[in-house]
Formats: sequence, C-alpha cells, structure tokens
Amino acid sequence: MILTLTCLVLSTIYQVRSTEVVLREAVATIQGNGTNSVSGGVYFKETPSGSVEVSGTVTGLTSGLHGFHVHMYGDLTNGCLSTADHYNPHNVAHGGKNASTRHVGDLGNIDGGQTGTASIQIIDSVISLSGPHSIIGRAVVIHQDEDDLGLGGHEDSLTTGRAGPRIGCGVIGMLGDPISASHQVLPAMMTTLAMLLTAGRLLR
Ligand SMILES: [Cu+2]
Ligand SMILES: [Zn+2]
Repeated sequence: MILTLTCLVLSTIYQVRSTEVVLREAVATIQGNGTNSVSGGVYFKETPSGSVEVSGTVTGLTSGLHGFHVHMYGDLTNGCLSTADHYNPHNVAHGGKNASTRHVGDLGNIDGGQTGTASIQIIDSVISLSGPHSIIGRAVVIHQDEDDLGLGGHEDSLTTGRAGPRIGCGVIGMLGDPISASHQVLPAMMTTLAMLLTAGRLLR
C-alpha cells in the first residue's frame, strides 16, 4: 500500500514538472489625451492555451465604438501621439481582431455604450506578453471614432482603420512576477495526497 501511494505521488510530481508553464500578466493605466476625462485600466493575462485575456473598464468615452489598439512605443512624452503607429512587426495591412491579415496590435473596438463606459472582455491569440513580439513596454491607445477594421474603403482604412484622433492611452507594464503554473498545482497535489491517505486508511 505504501509503495502504491509513493508511486502515485511521484507520478503526480513528475507530471507537474513536465507541464510547467510560466504565465505573465500586465496592466495599462489609461489616461485621457489633453483635456478629456477618459480614464481606466486594461489588464492582460496569459492563459495556459497561449492566448491572452484582455479585460478592464474605460470611462469618460462618448457613446458607441472606439478603436482599440496596441501601438509601438510606451512613450507618452508627447501624449498619446508619441506611441507612434499600430504595433506591426510583420509589416502588413491593418485589419480587425479576427481578420487573417492584421497588425499584431489590432484589437478592434471597445464599446462606450449609452453611458460612455466600456467593459472590455477580449480573448486574443495574436498579441503576447513574452518573446520577440511581446507587447510589454508598448502602449494601449483608444480612439475617438470607430475602427472600420480595414473594410471602409478609405485610404487610411488599411493603415489605421480611420479611427480618428487618440483620446486616451497607457503604457503596458508588468503586473507582478510571472506565475509558474507549478505553484498553482501544489495545492492540487496536497489534495490528491490527502485523498490517497484517507483511502488508504479506509482500506486498512
Ligand atoms: Cu490606434
Ligand atoms: Zn492596425
């Protein structure tokens, strides 16, 4: 019995080690550009499947849709303007979040609704928080107008989505240290161990 239990525990530990993943989180505090009252927080969280969950709230918007992108630089020395263009390491055309051709930074629109408050809940598998095309240190930018997702037929549809002036932005920074998934699995291992010990006692 003791031998069986030991084997089970060791195999659990082995599986945990072999599937270890590091998950990163980041945050951008959004401030208005100039005199408007746009503000908010946007959170980025890596998931075990490799996609990034984007969530948060932005207030002080006008009603309706607003272009929502990751721009190249986390440089706010000249307000949102110095964040430069959409983050586009592959040098391709602008598009919607779900388009096959898009800038890495193209996240579509956020919706100010009737009240000017947008609740953001996006899953994206193109942006990432690690590797050569990490968005950490770059910037989130919110625009005055709706991003036409490259489909508007205007000359700037395929570069900026014709989303108009930048009304808010924030630098994307690390949120705490990367979490090793094995930390999350430790409690599960303890539970398994406890269950096995209980089962062992019942069988005795
Ligand atoms: Cu933009
Ligand atoms: Zn773009």
